[in-house]
Amino acid sequence: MQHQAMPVKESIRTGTSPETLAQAILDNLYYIQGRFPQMATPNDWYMALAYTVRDRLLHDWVRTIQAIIEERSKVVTYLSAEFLLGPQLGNNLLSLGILEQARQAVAQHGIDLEELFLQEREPGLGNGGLGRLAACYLDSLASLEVPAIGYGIRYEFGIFSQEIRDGWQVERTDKWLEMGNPWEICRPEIAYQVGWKGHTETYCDDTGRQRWRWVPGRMVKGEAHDYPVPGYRNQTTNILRLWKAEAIESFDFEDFNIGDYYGAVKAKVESENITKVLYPNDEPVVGKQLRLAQQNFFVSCSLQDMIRIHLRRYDSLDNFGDSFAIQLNDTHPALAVAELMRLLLDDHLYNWEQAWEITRKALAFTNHTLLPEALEKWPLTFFAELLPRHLEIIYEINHRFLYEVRHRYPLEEDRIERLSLIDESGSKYVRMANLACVGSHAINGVAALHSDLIRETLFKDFYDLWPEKFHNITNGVTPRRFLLLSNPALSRLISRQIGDNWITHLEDLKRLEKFAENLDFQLAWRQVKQENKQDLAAIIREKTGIVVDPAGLFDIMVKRIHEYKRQHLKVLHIITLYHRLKRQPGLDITPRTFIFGGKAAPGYHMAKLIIKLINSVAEEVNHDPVLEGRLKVVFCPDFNVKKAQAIYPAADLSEQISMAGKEASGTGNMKFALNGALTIGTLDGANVEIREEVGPENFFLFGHRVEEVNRLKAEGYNPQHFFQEDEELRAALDLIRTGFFSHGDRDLFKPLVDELLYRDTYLLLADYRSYVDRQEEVDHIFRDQPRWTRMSILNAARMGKFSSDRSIREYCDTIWRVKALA
Ligand code: F58
Repeated sequence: MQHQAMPVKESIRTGTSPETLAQAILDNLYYIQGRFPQMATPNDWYMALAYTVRDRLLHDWVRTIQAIIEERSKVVTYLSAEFLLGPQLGNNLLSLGILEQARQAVAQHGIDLEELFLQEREPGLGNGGLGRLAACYLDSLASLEVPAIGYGIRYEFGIFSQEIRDGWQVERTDKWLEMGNPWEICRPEIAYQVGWKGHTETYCDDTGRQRWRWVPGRMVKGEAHDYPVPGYRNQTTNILRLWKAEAIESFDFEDFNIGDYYGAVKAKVESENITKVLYPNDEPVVGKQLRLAQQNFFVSCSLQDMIRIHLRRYDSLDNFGDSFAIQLNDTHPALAVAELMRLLLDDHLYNWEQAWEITRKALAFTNHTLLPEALEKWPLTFFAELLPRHLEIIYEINHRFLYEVRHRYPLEEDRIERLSLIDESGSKYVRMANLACVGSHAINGVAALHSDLIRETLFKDFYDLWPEKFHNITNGVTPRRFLLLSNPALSRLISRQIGDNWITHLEDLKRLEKFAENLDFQLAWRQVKQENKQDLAAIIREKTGIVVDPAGLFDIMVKRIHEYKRQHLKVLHIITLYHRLKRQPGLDITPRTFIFGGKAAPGYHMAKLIIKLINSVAEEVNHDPVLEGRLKVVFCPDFNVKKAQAIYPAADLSEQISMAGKEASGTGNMKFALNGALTIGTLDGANVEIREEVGPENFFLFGHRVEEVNRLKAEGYNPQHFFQEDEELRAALDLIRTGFFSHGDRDLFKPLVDELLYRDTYLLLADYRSYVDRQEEVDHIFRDQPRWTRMSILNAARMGKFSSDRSIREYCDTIWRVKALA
């Protein structure tokens, strides 16, 4: 006789049916938030749901850690001063595969899930591309079941939030922890002491060998705060471990400051300041001791943590490199070279050669920039004061390294000077990139062009020495967050057509190619885009009051504001169209909305002036009746991950217009194309590879290429030549210059105009004509909607390469030599 299966009662902590989730939410509302439903605020409900989700992650988390310990697997540790995670709730629901169940669960309490998403304050612990890449890589590591720990800093204040007042950027503190943070687990028992200041001493060890030790003047404690990083529906959950600085009370109060209560409290505040705030980029180096202290702090805590974990598995550190593959995300954690050496030499009593071998075997380094001025260097005086022992070690590394170099290149003093870890051309500095290159077994760039250029220019001398150390690993982005989560309608359409394997195997999108000409599919594709544009139009209206027409072309440029990225080239194009329409109001052009977003570093005046210019142009253009609404310009304030997720899906045209040779890779370019935007771009960064993948006929290319840029500059580039030759360019610049956009004030934009007219470091004038002409082609093709849609489908279909899963596989195979968990 067949028995009917009894329904198994789900655990309140792990069950995933809507009913169990609804009950768990109520429980958490009561037992964590201390609220009845009747008196709960939206934030209370958000917290209750978030804790409910976290419970479900913890199970996988513990399992993953157990698997790592049992298998003695090699673990990837990704050291990064920035992790720009973005909102957690939606992504975690998606990873667990319980988004719909959660929607139903909260609906049982009369609540709309979307409302709860709005409650979340995103952890903006990064400036831009570099920090967001780190977050995408964590997602892929977990999704590929590669054991990994992200190590970074738990900034109390993340990237500032941006307001626009009178067209200018105003910065506000990002108090993201204000309402509590349900995702982190504080682990007071996982804490390490980190020194700074003080002096070094020598002594004889038991074997009579001379040894060094550092006697720090100050100590601070780093406490672990862990964030779960779930893989996509695979029961793997990795860790992001962020360090928070805490004062060591006994140190301050008892040993030093007896009777000096005020002094002791001051010392406590000073220690805790280390993790107070994320530095926005482009701040001048002076007064940045705190940043060096931040770098040392998180690097030291992370290495001490790895050593602790390793010594629980093995008796010695001889095989430390079998336990960890440590990736340095740019030079911010490059102190790891000196700190690991210090720990091995001074604390674990290795000799220099052994310590050096262990260090180099464990470390690898990624470079993210081509701007020589962006290479980090620290005044020697900072080092001498803050990290005297590290400085000694760096001197010793340098001494041994230059000895080798001299041997190989006798009498080449210039080369030796360039390779040295110490810049002695004026005031002395430690060159962090050189330290990272010497101390790592692998060095990589982040797009093919970028990797070629660092071999040929930035790190040429290192490439000559060790060509085998150099690799390219083209960046990628996670399709989970940047398609599945942020563009649900397109995801549904794609999955209906080709199944949902693309979520973890993005190359599967290729199968969409054969539907690119299918009129029904095209129609559905267009409809999705249209709805996404409507949604964005609503957000724009709410945030800025500007009304835009979703039927027109959405032309979007979102990224940090920087002269090399050339937001002002886009502005010149807008002014050109405006000027054409003023002269010929009947001109037949495609209506367009130009959308900008991005933050300027608070100390970067030119970038802030560019924001003011965008808003001033918007002011005129948006209100000019002659245009009849055909052009609209919007600066969308406070671009962050949450906004990005609404913006990429709504783009028709993606602007990737940096001067060739300046953008290392770009990752926004990938997110746009993945969501079906067409790109107008230069041959820079990953644009080159995107164009190769999608086909040149589906990409709007313009501008000088790297070799041409170099030639122009070598020939003594003169922007006046282009200014005089091109009537439309002259008109556009003259409108700015004569105060048309600044109520007659000719001074306001003078620094910007003068830079363009007399220097033009980033060749806007040289690239202007080809840009404007290419935009005209965009205008024409957009009117042919079947053609445009076909190109759009092909763009998305051919983005498989740009999944961060592919990047991570390459790191695993070529650099880390790590395997997925069995
Ligand atoms: C970016 N760098 C590159 N740096 O500009 C971009 O081309 C690349 O796609 C991305 O890295 C990922 O590889 C970047 O975002 C920073 O934000 C630094 C943060 C610390 C201060 C200096 C800038």
